[in-house]
Order: sequence, then structure tokens, then C-alpha cells
Amino acid sequence: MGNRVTITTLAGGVGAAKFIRGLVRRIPQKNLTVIVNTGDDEYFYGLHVSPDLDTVTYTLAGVVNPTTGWGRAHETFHALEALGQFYGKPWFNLGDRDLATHLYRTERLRSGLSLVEVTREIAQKLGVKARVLPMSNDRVHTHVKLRGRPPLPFQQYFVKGGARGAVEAIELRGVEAARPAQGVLEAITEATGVILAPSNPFVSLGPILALNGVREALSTVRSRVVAISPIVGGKSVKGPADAMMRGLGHEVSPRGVARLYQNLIGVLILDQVDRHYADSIEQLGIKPVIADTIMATPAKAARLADVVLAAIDG
Ligand code: FO1
Repeated sequence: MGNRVTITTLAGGVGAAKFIRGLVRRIPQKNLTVIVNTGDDEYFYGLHVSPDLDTVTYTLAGVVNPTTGWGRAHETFHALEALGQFYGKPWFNLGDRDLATHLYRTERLRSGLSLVEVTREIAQKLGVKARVLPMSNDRVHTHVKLRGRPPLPFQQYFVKGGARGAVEAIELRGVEAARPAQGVLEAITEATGVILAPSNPFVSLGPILALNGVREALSTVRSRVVAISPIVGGKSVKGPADAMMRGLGHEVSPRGVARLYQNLIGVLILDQVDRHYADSIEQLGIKPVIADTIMATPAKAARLADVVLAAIDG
């Protein structure tokens, strides 16, 4: 692909970031826009924390914690320990360096900037050349309803509760009123290609897709929209996507993923272990492309990016 291609990726957190790390070995960061889920955003200690925005930004800046895939590298937790003396034992691990981001974001939002503007500032200051775009400036708050329990805010379900329990429903609170951030729809319709990262279809990409106009924008450019299945061999590569698919009545397979994205994507990349689903995915009007989708190393993520870019091209 030439140097003039522009790629827009719809992203959640760690799974998406791993792919993006490979992608930017193949295309210049300045040709990339990442539209990021903010349904996981939460307030801790009065600070606005945007986990997926930070995961993507830190990854592009080369400062992400390589072990967890979220938070910053070379992190310490002194402030959190001290906060524990006031608030009780913490369950959400905010490191000292990471806290600087949340302090800055919160202060800039309070001074009147939008989340889009603050995110741009943070990315610039960390040396990121790609455009990291929050899906919306408006608050969308994902809740997860487990059997026999009231809906939990996402981070309470995911981190505090260890993503355990039978998922009955996902609520994207505020999404009907939320508008896509300025630039989101254009980034989808004007890009050379759009990639749906191998993120959770319900809680990572779900909030982006549920915003007014996003599905329509994708469907108009469908032939150049490529998704990567987050389900491999009947399981999610990471996180609770498999449990959510099962709980919400979907087949836990790339074909189940294809059905969720039907009419939005032209191509689905599925892992070689799932090659037997190819024909039935094709019958859904989606071109199946078989690849090794397990991104064990940055080099493997870059090879997956090659496959995705080739699919956009052809
Ligand atoms: N994930 C965890 O599993 N445990 C944590 O303590 C945790 C802290 C954390 C702090 C900052 C941040 O940006 C992300 C953090 N994450 C943590 C990841 C985050 O909860 C999830 O990866 C996303 O929300 C889902 O994409």
C-alpha cells in the first residue's frame, strides 16, 4: 500500500492496542486515526479516567506497560497506597505516572476543553503522531447486568468482579443522546480503509457502533471495512467476549461475530483454526480471509496488519 493511504481503526483497549502496535510498523502514524471507546471511562478519586484512550495513546507513544498492556511502563504505586489510607483498599490500580494523565485530563476538562481536545493534547505531549479520537465528547457509561444482580458499571464488573458471572444484558447508558465526536463519521467515510480491531463486540466496539450515524457511515463504505475476529477456536483471545456472546445468545465463533457485524463489514479476518467457518461467513455476504490472528509478538501483529491492509486493497 502506498504512503497516502489513510486508515481508521475502531478500538477498545488492550486487544486493539496490540493490533495497532503492529499496524504502525506498516503505515506511518500520521496516516492513522483511532476512534476509541469511552464507555469504560470512570471517575476515581475525583479524576476522569479513560482506560481505553490511555491504553491506545500509551501504546502509540511506546510507554505502555508491556506486561499488562494497560497503564504505563516503569510504574510505581505510592500515591495509590497513600490514597488507600483515606479511601480503603483500592481495587483499580492507578500508578503514579498514570495518575499524572488523569490529573491533567481532569483539570483541562474542568477548564472547559472537550475530551477530544484534551485527548489531542495528551497524545501530542506524549509524542503520538496518530490521531486518537474519543468516540464522543458526551458521557456514555457502560453497565453490565449479571444474573440476579443489578447492573454494574463496567469497571466494577471487569476489574473489581474479575469479569465473572453470567451476563444477561449490556446497557450503554447515555448512548441515545450522545453524538459522535466531531471527525468520527468523516474518519470512517473518508478513509482508504476502516478496521474493526479484535476488541469485544459488545463493550468495546458496541458503544462506538451504537452512536448515532456510525452504523450508517460504516455501511456506506462497507466494502473497505475489515474486522478481525476476537473469537478464536471458540474462545475470546482475551477478556469476556466469549462469555458475553454465550450469555447474550450468540454463537461463540467467527460466524457469530460476522452476524453481529453483518451489513457493516466487507471482510472478516478469522484465525486458521476456524477456517471451516469460511463458507458460512461468505454466505452472510462477508468475504472471509484466513490468517494467523494470535499476536504473540509485535512482529506477528505487523504480519496480521499486512493481511488486513491487503484485504482493504483488494
Ligand atoms: N485492568 C485491570 O484488570 N485491573 C486494574 O487494576 C486496571 C487498572 C487500570 C488503570 C488505568 C487504565 O487505563 C486501565 C486499567 N485497567 C485495569 C484496564 C481496564 O480496566 C480495561 O482494560 C479496559 O477498561 C477494558 O478495555
